[in-house]
Amino acid sequence: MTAIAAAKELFIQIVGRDPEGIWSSAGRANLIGEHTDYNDGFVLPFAIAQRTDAALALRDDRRVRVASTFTDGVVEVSLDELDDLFPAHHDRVPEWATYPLGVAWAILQTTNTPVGAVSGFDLAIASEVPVGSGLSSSAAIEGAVSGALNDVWELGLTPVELAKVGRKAENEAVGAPTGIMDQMASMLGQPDAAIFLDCRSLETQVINLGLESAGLELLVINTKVQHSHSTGGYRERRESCEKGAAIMGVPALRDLSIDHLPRAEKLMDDVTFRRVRHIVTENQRVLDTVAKLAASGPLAIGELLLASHASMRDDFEISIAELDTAVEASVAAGAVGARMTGGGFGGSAIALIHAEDTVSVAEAVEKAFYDAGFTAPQVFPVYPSQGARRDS
Ligand code: GAF
Repeated sequence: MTAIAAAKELFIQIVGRDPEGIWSSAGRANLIGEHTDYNDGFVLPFAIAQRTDAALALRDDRRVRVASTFTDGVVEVSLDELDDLFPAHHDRVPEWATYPLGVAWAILQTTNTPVGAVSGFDLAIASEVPVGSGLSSSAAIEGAVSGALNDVWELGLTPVELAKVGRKAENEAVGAPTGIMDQMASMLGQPDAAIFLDCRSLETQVINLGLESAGLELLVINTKVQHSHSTGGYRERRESCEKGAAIMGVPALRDLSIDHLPRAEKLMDDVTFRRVRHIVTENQRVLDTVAKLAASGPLAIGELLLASHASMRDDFEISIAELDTAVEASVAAGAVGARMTGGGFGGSAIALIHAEDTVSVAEAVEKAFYDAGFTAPQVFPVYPSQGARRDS
């Protein structure tokens, strides 16, 4: 069943009538540019075909009721409780519900809308994006719910403003200190294209990938090792980047180029320097990828994908054995390039492959995982797709 049909069915089950509308947004994969977003840098993600749908109708009272196909039961709060729940008491609702409820809170805050000016709502969410897979199931929920509330509450926000609402929900309501890449990709994704995003200005450019005409395809290899950005490594990496920028006296690592690295190496401890070197070289790799795609097409970007993975493995230290195996096995089986995608510490890798090799690369990766004693991965092609939209 598609997410749209599942969301509608769940809505009818919990509310007993049809929703007012159904809105959706997409998961994302990142072609290149990892952990550069919160350093004001460059990223090149794309929305994937797997979507999350939100079926919603306004109520004529103050209640908010949310349910999803991936959890049991209905979470019910009053609209008037939102300001109390977020950010301080988000642990009073189940973690999954902090995403939709956090979006409701963030969109009211962003638009300076008094909570008393809007009505409550019923909401049912269904998702095709595997949770914890590094494909941003969270941004897909945020995009679907913010699109829905923007319409029914008639707030008039643009897609970029809705992406900012999603990030605010994620940072302040959920408590994950992420950047804005995932929300921008989920909102703005276009078929057959990646979104080149300058995370400082939030200017975007649609970059046609030309995969089909080059006979290429992108595979996702979901290691099934779940990760969370609310705790641990992600936050630590962000702190190291802030420390590196402070030592170099710049607002963000975006302001450093490769020429600054020798000086950085003299001023910093080894770990901070390697974190900085990843960000500085990764920003350059994003720019080089965009240039290579324009000049020579996607077959020319394999080395850049591999260099990105090596930098995340060795300098930023966010890869894990499963992700390294996914990259190595897919390249050994003929992939043009491969790299882990997303925040790291689990989740997925992507491989750029010749379209006729889909089955052989998938089998080679599955065998490598089996031989290493890892949980069987989920391997599937992904197609750059449209981002947020109203489905019905
Ligand atoms: C996660 C975050 F949500 C993004 O903002 C980004 O930092 C990414 O990790 C790493 O590039 O997906």
